[in-house]
Amino acid sequence: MILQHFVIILTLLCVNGEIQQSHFKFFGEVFKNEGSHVLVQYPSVSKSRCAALCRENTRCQAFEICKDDPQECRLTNGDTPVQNNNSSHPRCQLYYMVNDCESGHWDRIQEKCVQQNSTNAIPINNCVDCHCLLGLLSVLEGGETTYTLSSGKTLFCDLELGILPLYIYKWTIIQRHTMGGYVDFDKDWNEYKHGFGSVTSDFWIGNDVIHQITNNGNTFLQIKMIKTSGYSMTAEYSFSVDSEMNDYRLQVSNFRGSYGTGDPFTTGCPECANGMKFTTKDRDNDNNGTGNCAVVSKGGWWHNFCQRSNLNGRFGETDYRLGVNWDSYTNLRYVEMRVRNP
Ligand SMILES: [Ca+2]
Repeated sequence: MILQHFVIILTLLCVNGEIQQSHFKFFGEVFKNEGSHVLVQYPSVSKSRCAALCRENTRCQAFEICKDDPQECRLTNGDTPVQNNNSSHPRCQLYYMVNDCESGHWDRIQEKCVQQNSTNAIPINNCVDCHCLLGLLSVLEGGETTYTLSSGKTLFCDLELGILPLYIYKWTIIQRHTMGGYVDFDKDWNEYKHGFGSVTSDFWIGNDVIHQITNNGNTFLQIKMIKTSGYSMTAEYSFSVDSEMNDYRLQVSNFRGSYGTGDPFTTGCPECANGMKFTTKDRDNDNNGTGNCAVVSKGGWWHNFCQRSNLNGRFGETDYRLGVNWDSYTNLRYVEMRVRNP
């Protein structure tokens, strides 16, 4: 057993040994075309800041600097639309992200090469979470991998080496929400029940699955957050979610947070989420007697009256009630919820 652990550690070290810098290469001048290739646009942003913003966005593969007035930075998915031959059309300088990874691709959030899009063959099983699934696999690779289950559901798993005691943590990612991402979190009850989005970008895994996963013992929740300044925070809880019979009621305890990170779930505030049922725009379980907090905030959540946390709101909103927020912070650009066995 110990020998097996050392083999796994060596595998993980080799993965980490691949770490290389990513950078951008000037492609040339293109016409400024509108289209679905544009993920998000920022006015009055310098080229270096635009490159940094692209690296921070998991969907971004290229950026354009458009010399309008003011200068505009556009993050794109790397597709180049058909060029407009109108010479009076505004032009942009296009920069592509260079992938220096020996294999896989550069993950801008984790700043390492990952095999994110590989979908591994797995034995037939009844697993719904990564802890169960990875326990069945004889060959373990460190880092992030996606697995498509026989049910058709795809899991995003992350294997993390615990320093002490010698242990491999098998994380199941249950939510990811990125500023500039395509996925709209303003969904109804059924969509939150079954899940939406894509595990390789932004998604909600589904309330039925969250209930099942926590019921299966994955009761350690970690919330990863990155502020627009680049500052990272984590909040951790003992976590479980009831079944639909009880409207997916949230039960959390044992808060632990990184320095300065507040606890908007369990501090006893009138907006705290602990003990609340899930509310969506078409099912009102909140404590707001005159309205629906999910309608106001454009996202399903364990709303109270209304909330001190909402990781499913809208990025870039300065109004606290509307935005993605955690305790006093509204200036977030990336949030992720992951669970594992304690
Ligand atoms: Ca209400």
